[in-house]
Amino acid sequence: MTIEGESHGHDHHHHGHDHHHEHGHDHHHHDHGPLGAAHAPGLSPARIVEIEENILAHNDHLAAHNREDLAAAGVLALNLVSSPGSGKTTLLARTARDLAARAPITVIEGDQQTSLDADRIRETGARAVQVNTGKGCHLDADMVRRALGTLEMEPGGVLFIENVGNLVCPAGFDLGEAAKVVILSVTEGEDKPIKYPDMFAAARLMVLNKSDLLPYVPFDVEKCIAYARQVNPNIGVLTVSALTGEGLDKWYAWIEALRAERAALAAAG
Ligand SMILES: Nc1nc2c(ncn2[C@@H]2O[C@H](COP(=O)(O)OP(=O)(O)OP(=O)(O)O)[C@@H](O)[C@H]2O)c(=O)[nH]1
Ligand SMILES: [Mg+2]
Repeated sequence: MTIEGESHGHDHHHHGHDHHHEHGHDHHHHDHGPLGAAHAPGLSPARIVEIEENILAHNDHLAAHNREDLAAAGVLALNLVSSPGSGKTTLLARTARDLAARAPITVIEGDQQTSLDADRIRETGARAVQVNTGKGCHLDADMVRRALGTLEMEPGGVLFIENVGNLVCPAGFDLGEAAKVVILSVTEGEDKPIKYPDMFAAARLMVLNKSDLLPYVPFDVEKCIAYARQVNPNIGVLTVSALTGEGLDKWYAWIEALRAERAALAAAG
């Protein structure tokens, strides 16, 4: 099935294009709210910051509910974030096949349009629900909440949430996941962690994908890891190829470790 995201009444991502604010006045520091620099005609920068903070507070509240429900269901949820085309769906389809015997796999697919990715996941036999965000550049906790309502999940299962392909917006929105995983393919350049630091700061793991292409592209793996650790000293790193399967054993081991962590938490009450 496909769920359509409601268009946001608050439209915080639509930045006005007339930049008529005066420079150098006292409220200069209000120009950059938690969601980045937003400008809207007729709204003061302070009011915009207030609206953005309300949106995030509302999202965090719903995300906390999702997290509780997922914990109660005994499900490990992972939020996969990346730029478009890094290989999220390829990795998930392969993961769904390879882990099918070990754990029940469910996938929520976020895209602006189409159900192509959910179709690719369903071909593997795993359950998938597509969420279309329309103009929205990220999933939010409410969309995930509604998707969860349509899914039956089994204890010990893994829920993968593929976010909208975008290295900016999804960083600020908690969906209730146990961890964010950022996928970066080696064709994108090793500088991405420092150009889009929020995403790499928010992620627990960076998966460097398309390692099969390393002989053909100038991509400095060590430098990329150093950049990622510069913005997030604790980030884990795995190098894989979702195409050839190289390195995927470590990806599966990482997932198993988090499943064990989830089970231990559940046992501890
Ligand atoms: N060479 C190579 N190609 C890959 C690999 N993983 C994915 N691809 C290719 O990269 C392209 C994009 O892969 P997708 O899995 O659709 O990427 P995505 O991140 O889900 O893309 P969006 O959902 O649009 O953000 C496809 O042509 C894949 O076949 C890999 O490990 N190596
Ligand atoms: Mg995809």
